[in-house]
Amino acid sequence: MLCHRSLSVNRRLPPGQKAIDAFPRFGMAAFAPYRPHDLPSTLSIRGRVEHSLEVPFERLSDLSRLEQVSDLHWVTTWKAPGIRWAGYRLREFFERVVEPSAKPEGDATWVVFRGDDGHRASLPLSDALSRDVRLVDTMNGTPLPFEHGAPLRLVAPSHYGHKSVKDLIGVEFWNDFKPGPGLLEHPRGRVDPEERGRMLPGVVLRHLYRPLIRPTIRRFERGRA
Ligand SMILES: Nc1nc2c(c(=O)[nH]1)N[C@H]1C(S)=C(S)[C@@H](COP(=O)(O)O)O[C@H]1N2
Ligand SMILES: [Mo]
Repeated sequence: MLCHRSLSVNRRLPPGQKAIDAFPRFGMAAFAPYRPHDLPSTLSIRGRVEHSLEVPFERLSDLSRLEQVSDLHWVTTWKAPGIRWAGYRLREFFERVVEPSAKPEGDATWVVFRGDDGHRASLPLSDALSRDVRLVDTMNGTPLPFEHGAPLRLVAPSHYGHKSVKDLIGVEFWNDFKPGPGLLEHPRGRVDPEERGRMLPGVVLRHLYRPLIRPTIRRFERGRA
C-alpha cells in the first residue's frame, strides 16, 4: 500500500468555476436511490476487444500505487478543492492488463466507463490514458466511502465530474463516442476549455447551469431519502 510520489494536478481555478468548502455526493437524481446489496468486486472489460475479461479488483494491486491531490469540478460551475485520492493509473492498467489479455481492436478509440447504478460516461481513449486519470479506492487517507463511489471509481481531474464514474464495474471500448444519460454529455468534457456540454458553448451553459445547483442538490437529497 506504499504510495510513492504524490502528484498535485489541476489546482487552479479554470474559467467559470468557483470553489466550495463541501464535497457532497452528487450525480444524476435518477441514480440517487442506488444501494447495492453486494458491492462490485470485478471490472468487466468489453466492447471492441478480442477477449472480454472479468478482472477482480485484487488484481489491481499488482500495479504501482500512486497518490494524487486534485480538485473535482462539476459542470454546474463549482469545484471541491484538494481531494487526496490513491489508487492506480488507468494507463498502467490498460498497458499491463487490458492490452495483453483483452487485446483491443485497432479502432477502439473511445472508452465507456460504467457505474453499478447505471451511470456511464465516455472519453476518447487518448484522454483516458493521460497521466492524471486514476482508478482510486481511497479518499483523503481512508477507504473510498460509499458516498463517493466505493469500492472503486474513476478520477479524471482535468475533466468535468460526470466523467469520474463512481461504483465502477465496466470499461468498454468503442469506435465512436457513445453519449451517456442526459442530452448534453460533451464527448471530451475538459475543464480548461470549458467543454460543459455538447449543444451549446461552455460560457452559455455556465449561466444556464448555475441556477440549477441548489435544485439539483435538493432533488438528489430527496432521491436518496
Ligand atoms: N456511478 C456514478 N458515477 C457518477 C455519478 C453517478 O450518478 N453515478 N455522477 C457523476 C457526476 S454528474 C459527478 S459531478 C460526480 C460527483 O462525484 P461525487 O459524488 O464524489 O461528488 O460523480 C460522477 N460519477
Ligand atoms: Mo456532475
